[in-house]
Formats: sequence, C-alpha cells, structure tokens
Amino acid sequence: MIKTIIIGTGFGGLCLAAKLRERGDDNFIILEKASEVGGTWRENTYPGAECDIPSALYSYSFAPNPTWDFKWAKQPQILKYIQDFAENRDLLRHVKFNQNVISASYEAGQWTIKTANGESYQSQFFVSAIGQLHVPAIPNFKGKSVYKGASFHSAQWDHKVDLKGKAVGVIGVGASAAQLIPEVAKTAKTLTVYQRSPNWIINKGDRPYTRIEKWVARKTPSIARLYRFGIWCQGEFVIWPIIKGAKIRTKLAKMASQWEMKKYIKDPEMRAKLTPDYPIGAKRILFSDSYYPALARENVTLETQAISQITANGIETRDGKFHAHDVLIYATGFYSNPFLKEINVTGLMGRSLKEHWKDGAYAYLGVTTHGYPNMFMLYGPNTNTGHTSIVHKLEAQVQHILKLMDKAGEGTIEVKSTPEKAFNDNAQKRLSKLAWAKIDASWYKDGDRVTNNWPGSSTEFKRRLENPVFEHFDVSS
Ligand code: N01
Repeated sequence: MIKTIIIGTGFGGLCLAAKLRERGDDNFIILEKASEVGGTWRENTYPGAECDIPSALYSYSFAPNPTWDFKWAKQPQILKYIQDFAENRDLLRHVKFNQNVISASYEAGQWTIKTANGESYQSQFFVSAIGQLHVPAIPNFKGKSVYKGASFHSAQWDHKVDLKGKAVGVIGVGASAAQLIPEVAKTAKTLTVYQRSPNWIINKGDRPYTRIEKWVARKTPSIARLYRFGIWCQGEFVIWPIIKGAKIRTKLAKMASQWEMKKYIKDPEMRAKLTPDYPIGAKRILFSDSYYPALARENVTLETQAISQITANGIETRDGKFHAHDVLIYATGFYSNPFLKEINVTGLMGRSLKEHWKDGAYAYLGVTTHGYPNMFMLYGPNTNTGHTSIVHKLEAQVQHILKLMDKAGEGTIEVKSTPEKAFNDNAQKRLSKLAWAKIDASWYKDGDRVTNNWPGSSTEFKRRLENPVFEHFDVSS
C-alpha cells in the first residue's frame, strides 16, 4: 500500500514531498488535477500577477533564491521557482498529473482516494494540500448569461482576448484586481472599475534588485537569512499589531494609506469613495505602488454604484446608467468556504466532512480533525495569515505532520475531540477581538466565524505546530 497520498502540487504539497524525500521516504504520490505543478501560481496568470509578500520570505527557508528580480517577485518567476524546486528535488516522478480528486474515504486504517477519471488509490495517510483559494467565485448577477462580449475570471485569464482598444469593465477591487487593474489600464481604451467596498492600500516600494544585491545574496547566505528575518519582523511587529488594534501603528498605517491616495487622487469626492469605512486589517491590507496612479488615468473610471444587471453589451448600475463593455473581467475572488468543497471526504463510520463542518470548518491547529484518522491538512482551517508568508507557515505545518506520522508508525493517529474543541473555542474567542471579526463579510469568514485565519502571531504558530502535544491524540497500532 502507498504510505502517503498528497493532493496538490502548490507550495504546501511540494514542501511535504521534499521533506519526505529528505527523510528517505519515497513511498508517496501526489495527485495533481492539472498537467503542471505550481498551484495558485500556475492558475493565476493575469497581467500584473505578483507576490503580495516580499519573495525573500515567500519562498522556502531551506531553498532560498538569491536571483529574485524584484523584491515582490512577478508570477512567472515564482512559478519557475516552484517548478525548478520540484525538478531539482526529483519530486516530479511522484506526481500523477490530470488526477482531479473527487472523493476520499476512510475505512479500517486505509484511505481510498478516487479521481474524476475513474482511478482509485489506497494509502495509510491522506494529506490535502489544495489551498484555500482555488475555486473561482463569479457572482450570479442578473443577466450574466446574456452578455455577448468576452468575459473571464481573474484566475482563468483568457490570454487570447486582446484588450487593446477595448472598453473593459473590471468587477471587484481586491488583491487580484489591485494587481491587474494597472496593467489593463495601460492597454485598454477605457477601463471602468466596479467597486463595492474600497481597500486600505499601502505603498509597497517595489524595485528591481541590483546585480550587487543578488551577488551578496548568492555569496553570503547568512546576510540573505538576516534580510529574510528583517522582512518577517516587519509582518510580525508592524502589521500583526495593527490586526490586533494597536493604536499608534494603526493610525500610522492609515496615514500612510491616505498619504499615498492623496498623492495621486486629487478629487476629494473620489478620495472619499476610496476610503474604507471599516478598520484597517479587517480585510487584506493591499500593497501597491500602481493602483492609485492607475485610477488617476484619463481612461479609467471608478464606479461605486451597485451593479443591477448585466446586459448583452455591458453593465447597468443601480442609478439606471448603462456602461458599454467589450470585455468583462471578474476579479471577484474565490469560494474559500466550505473547505475541501469539491472533494467528498468521509471518515470513521462514513461520516461526511461536509456534515462534520456544517456550522463552519475547524481543525486542531488547522491540521487534523476528530473522526478522520491519518488525515492531515496543509493550509487548512484557521491557518491563513494577514501579515506574514503562507510559505513560512506551511513549513511549520509540514513539521507537525511529519511528527504525527512518526508517532502513528504503521498504525493510526487521530486528534481527540476535547482538545480540538478547546483549541477551536479558544481560537474563536481570540479571533472575535481582532480586526477580521469587525466586518460583516470577507473571504476570511463563514457567517459570523473567522474560519480561515490563525488567531495569533506567526511565532506562536511555529512554536505550537512544531511541538505537537501527543496527549491530544489517540494512537493505535
Ligand atoms: O479576492 P477578494 P481576490 N458585487 O475576495 C468583489 C490572495 N491573493 O482574488 O470587498 C460586487 O479579496 C469584492 O467586493 P467586497 C490574497 O490573500 C494573493 O482579489 O466584498 N463586487 C472584492 O472587491 C487575497 O486576499 C496574491 O465588497 C463583488 C472582490 O470582488 C485573496 O487572494 C495575489 C461581488 C473580491 O476580492 C483574494 O483576493 C492576489 C459582488 N457580488 C490575491 N462579489 C499574492 O500575491 C465580490 N465582489 C500572493
């Protein structure tokens, strides 16, 4: 029997695979729905796609890349980094491509994983590394299906559509939109940006690394590590306190955002429309040097009236105005909840994970849940962050999983329900005091609960994940 089946070849799945191989464990496969590795960096190819965390931190600590071209690397370079990583670590021979997993069921110490094309695999351990943001969400606007022009989601960019000379509409102004709008604005004849609620945006101060900087990073890894540590400190000691509501840092961050806006947006009415009415940090703080300059362009219009319907040739807003568009781009985010939405997971006694999570997803430290022995999640419930790198946190989750696997040996390991409940109750109590809870809806939330984000610092995350409390688990041989 296969020892471990991992689903997904993004940063999480490949990290676990690399660490298994480092231990001399070759008995695993990775099931990948696409024909290439890369996860979100393979899917999101929209113009302007880039990292929203400096790449020195958004990369594996054990595989630094001294040749990042920019401080915030662009999507093609990140995709190349992850693809090279898979190749250099000889992970590709473990990957079974074009395997879209539709179900995973547990019985008598064995997981059975089935794919859409009829394949079936059995393993001792089952690890989901499918990420939180991979199912594109397109709102069901009235009339959407009658639209005659080209339309697509930001994560399903249609590169055959030439935007040159076109009247383009972009719906949504989140992290994806803030990256693609400046690029679309350069090409399109006109661009209308449909904003439902604005974001707090801070200048990122991006620039290319010089040849000397790259040389130093290559020749002196200790300096590169120190630099990475410095970036981590900014997230941990500047942004995280803002999410917790620290007064002075919050005020300074708001001032920085407003200063940036004032620099480019001269019309006070437009500035008012661009100023959020919710606490900074409640939604992802966006880092951009080019968003406000793009909105200030002659060919760009900010539309804040709600969309009432989509017609054959454009969009009608609630004030009765019609906006003609040749192309519509949905930068409307992803279904982040329910977790593992597209896979029918059943655990002990055939209990469905959908039923288990009917009031919202939760898991002990985001990795294991009672009733599902030998199942682990990478980037599971309550593991997301608003202030640091997911890659950094994935490494800690991988260490956690490896330790649980060691403890299970040839048998099974399952988190007990009492410590899982205690963890979850405590997490929700802490989350309810943070900025994320102070907004009605965002992709971090499922109803009233913040289901996606970790309630503490990344220092706490690393410490707790890397030091599992084995008394919280039932182990059987
Ligand atoms: O999605 P979003 P995203 N009518 O959910 C609007 C990560 N990321 O793809 O805010 C009108 O943030 C919605 O409006 P509102 C990052 O973690 C990382 O941009 O709900 N508008 C919002 O403006 C990020 O947080 C990188 O009022 C509607 C937008 O659509 C996460 O991905 C790069 C609507 C959705 O924004 C998601 O970002 C990019 C409706 N019915 C993204 N429904 C990196 O660089 C939704 N909207 C690593």
